[in-house]
Amino acid sequence: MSDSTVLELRDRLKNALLMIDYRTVREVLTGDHPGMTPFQRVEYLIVPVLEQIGTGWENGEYSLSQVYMSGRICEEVVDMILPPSDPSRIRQPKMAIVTLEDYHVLGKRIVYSALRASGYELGNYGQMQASDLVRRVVADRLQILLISVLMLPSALHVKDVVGGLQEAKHPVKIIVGGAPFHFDQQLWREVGADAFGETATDAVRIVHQLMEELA
Ligand code: B12
Repeated sequence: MSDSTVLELRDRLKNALLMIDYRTVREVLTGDHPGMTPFQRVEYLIVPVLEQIGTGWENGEYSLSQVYMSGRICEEVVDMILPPSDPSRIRQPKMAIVTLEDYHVLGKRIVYSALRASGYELGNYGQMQASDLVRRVVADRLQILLISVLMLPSALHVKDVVGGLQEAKHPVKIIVGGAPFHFDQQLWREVGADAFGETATDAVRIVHQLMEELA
């Protein structure tokens, strides 16, 4: 698919989201775009367009309700287009994904689906506070924890999770992702994570690498 077609699709998607035109959003995202997988639709269309809308809101161009409705509509369509879980599950370490002290849930949902579609089984912890998360990780004896955050204060709470798990002497590999880690490429190290992934595809790659390390 050419760059100009992708740009054109992004424009259509953005206008439709801002107009809260659910039908057109669905048409753009489920339409016949040969060579574009469901994950590419998410990563080449939804992620950059929601980012543009977020920046537009920051600059006073769009209202918070437009940002909110865009997020909600995308959540619904993502559920429709992402593939179901792969029936041939991979033998793997115990893992789960969580949104830490944050209400931005779309990224987590996509990473969760990407891992399940690639054959991994993992728990979905929903949204949690750091102290509850530490208790749950220990109780469930997790070996890999994926944390999604979209706000800087939430990203800084990863430190509390890392500290709490060290105190509990529970070894677990922590993979983080989300906007604050894109904005500051050193942040994941500063909060004590073991890895950072930019996209859902990265998450699958990193889990695969960690599995080899843990084997
Ligand atoms: C949609 C949106 C919302 C929606 C959320 C709807 C929902 N149900 O999720 C609503 C309107 C509710 C919202 C609210 C707020 N928001 Co908001 N929001 C956004 C926006 C525009 C897009 C986020 C999104 O869904 N993107 C699409 C998803 C698919 O992308 P993603 O989450 O990045 O995930 C991808 C990757 O990051 C990666 N990934 C994600 N998680 C993980 C995890 C792992 C382990 C790995 C490997 C990879 C990975 O893979 C995903 C797929 O590729 C962003 C802008 C931005 N730049 O991100 C602002 C943004 C995140 N919001 C922001 C803010 C400030 C807020 C509010 C505080 C606004 C307010 N004043 O009320 C509230 C706070 C809510 C809260 N307490 O959590 C700021 C955060 C700034 C900061 N530095 O902290 C941003 C960056 C906007 C901005 N430019 O200022 N928001």
